[in-house]
Amino acid sequence: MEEAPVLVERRAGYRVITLNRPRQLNAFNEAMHQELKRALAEAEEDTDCRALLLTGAGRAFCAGQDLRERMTPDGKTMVLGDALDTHYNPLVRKLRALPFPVVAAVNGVAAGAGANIALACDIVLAARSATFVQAFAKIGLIPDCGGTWFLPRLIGPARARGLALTAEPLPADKAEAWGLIWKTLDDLELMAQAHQLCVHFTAAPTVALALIKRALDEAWANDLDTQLDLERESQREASLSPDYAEGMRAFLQKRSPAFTGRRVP
Ligand code: T3D
Repeated sequence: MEEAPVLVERRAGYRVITLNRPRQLNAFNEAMHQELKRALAEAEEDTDCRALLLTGAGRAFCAGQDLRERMTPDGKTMVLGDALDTHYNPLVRKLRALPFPVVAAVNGVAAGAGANIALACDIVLAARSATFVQAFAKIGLIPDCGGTWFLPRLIGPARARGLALTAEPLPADKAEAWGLIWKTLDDLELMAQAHQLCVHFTAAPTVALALIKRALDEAWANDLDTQLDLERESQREASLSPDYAEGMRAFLQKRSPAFTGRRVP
């Protein structure tokens, strides 16, 4: 029997989702799409979940779409627009919209959709041995999963074009130096540090963090006036949260805040 394509571990206040098809470098097949969708929906519904860690089993983070599923038995290719509508686009939207931080621990190669799913996470940590590959042009496709949107915004148009047009692998150290990811860590430290970050988020003001995620996303499209209005509305919402009241009390009482992350006041 084939192993579960996605493993979910519940920790105190956060969940770990592991893409689990190591022999295929965690490439997405239909079952993995379904299971990941379910795991993300369950995490979102769990009001005790205040962070999510996404990683891969074995030597890779994710090699993107399982290309073997994209050939018909008689060797023909498929038209792909629907696959993005059905799976990848909702996945990227969900990762961006989850009401808590999503940390990607990129433990090895992240290629194709795998690279851009990592970039869709809020904080990307990578093992020093990891690489990011916009592999699409090698097989006659274009970067999807938001790649054409994330890359120029994160690293500028020249580097975005270089990576997308050549499909050259980008080592993790360089990805950090270019501002594509948050941090590169020694391989043996990656998972411990990723867990530590999630534990940090389990004690954070989750409502405010969700509002920060949204405001930073919208800033990419807004002019300053629109963004100032958005900040006003988001600040209003943040100030209604119990964690804001707790943060203020704790500051004045010179103690550490005990944030609950309660989503609805
Ligand atoms: O279709 C749609 O729904 C549209 C959306 C598309 C999104 C996409 O992600 S398109 C891009 C798909 N991904 C790729 O093109 C990457 C393909 N893989 C590679 O280029 C290389 O495998 C890597 C650079 C990721 C790693 O290279 P390396 O040398 O470390 O490993 P390897 O030997 O190439 O791969 C190891 C095994 O994993 C191998 O299987 P085998 O021969 O041992 O049985 C290889 O076939 C398998 N594998 C790797 N990537 C995929 C894969 N199997 C299926 N699909 C893959 N994407």
